[in-house]
Amino acid sequence: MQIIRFPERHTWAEILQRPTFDHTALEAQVGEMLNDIKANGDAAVKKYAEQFDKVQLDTLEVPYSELRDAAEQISEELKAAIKQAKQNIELFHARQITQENIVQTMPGVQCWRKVVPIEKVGLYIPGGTAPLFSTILMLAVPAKIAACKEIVLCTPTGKDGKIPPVVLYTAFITGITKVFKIGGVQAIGAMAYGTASVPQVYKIFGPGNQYVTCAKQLVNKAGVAIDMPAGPSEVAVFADESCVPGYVAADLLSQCEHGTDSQAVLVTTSEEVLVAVESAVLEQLEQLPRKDIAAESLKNSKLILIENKRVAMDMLNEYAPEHLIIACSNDTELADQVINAGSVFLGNYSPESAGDYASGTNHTLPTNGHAKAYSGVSYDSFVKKITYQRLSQSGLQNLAQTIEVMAAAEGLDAHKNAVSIRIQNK
Ligand code: HSO
Ligand code: ZN
Repeated sequence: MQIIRFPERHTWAEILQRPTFDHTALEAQVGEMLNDIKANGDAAVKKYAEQFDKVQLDTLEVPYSELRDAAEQISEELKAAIKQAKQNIELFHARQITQENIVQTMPGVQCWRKVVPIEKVGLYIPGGTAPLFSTILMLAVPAKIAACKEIVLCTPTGKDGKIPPVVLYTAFITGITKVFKIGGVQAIGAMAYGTASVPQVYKIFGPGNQYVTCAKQLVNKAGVAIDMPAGPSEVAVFADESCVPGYVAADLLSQCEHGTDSQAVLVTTSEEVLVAVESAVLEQLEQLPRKDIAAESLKNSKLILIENKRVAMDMLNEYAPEHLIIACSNDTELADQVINAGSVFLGNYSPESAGDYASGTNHTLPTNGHAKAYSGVSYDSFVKKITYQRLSQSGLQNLAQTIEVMAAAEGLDAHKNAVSIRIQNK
């Protein structure tokens, strides 16, 4: 971990740089694969599964009975945990449904919005050594609450051609019935363009490696919506003397174990805290099964000493972290000063892990500074809002001059006429 003391403002941007990846190098290869999938559908999907994942797939869809029976292979303890998490995520996301009223902007002029679920959505769950089935809850629960009609889930199989039972179980209890054994670029292409087996969707959600991210960006350019631009996961912890250094160290490491490109940043106003956190990190690191990954990403991580809390908050807002933990005595006051972050965790007892799994908030969050302009995934991500209006005859009369004058000033006489013709015929 790099230690930086009292950095000057002009150096912040460089200090806070992410370990980013340039996708343009992949674009040609991924673009070619996507074109192939668009043209050849299932056959291309199976070909790439064989080529990249070394699996031969006869059918792509997981039969319903397999989803239903997956429960038999999961311990009662894990099932109870998943159900508890699901319940909290449901509670939190269901409250995000808001009711809007009809607004009378002028007498006889009524405007309103209707919330409509995105009809068809695709969820991508990456595979790898430890598939993060918790992401299924984070995506499927709000999709169900929004009442999306068609929810498709794609996830790769292991070398044995099977999807881990816990992934199938989690999909099953969220009510997803269309699960496909497809990973990587193939999954994104299949959902974006549709194949004989996989329904085409309008919006694709979920994390993935560089290839998946690149594929999402390319299909997005071609008109399919995506949840957000994705980058490696990151956490920033802001701690003062009131923190428990061991807790802070555990939070930094929980981020670092995600991947070698993860980033953890500690910002503190206390030299003692900085030193104590550093030694706790090194101590706890030794005990971790994913020590090698965490050690690698610690190289991207920083411990930063800042002169006071005001300046620290400026720096954190400039960094715009995906996760921000505030372990300071005046956390409530500081929370008010946060303007750029994906998700904020307050106090000594709110580890990022709570939000990653089970408190109720979503863990699909903007990374790489995108928290400056993007929100995390929520119920809103699965709906769109259509505006409606109805003007009565007198309503149009009331607004006629305003529209006519503006249309004339823009030189758009047909627009003006569309009003005048109605007023004259009154
Ligand atoms: N921290 C990850 C989510 C996650 N953590 C899933 C554990 N499982 C991205 O916010
Ligand atoms: Zn995590």
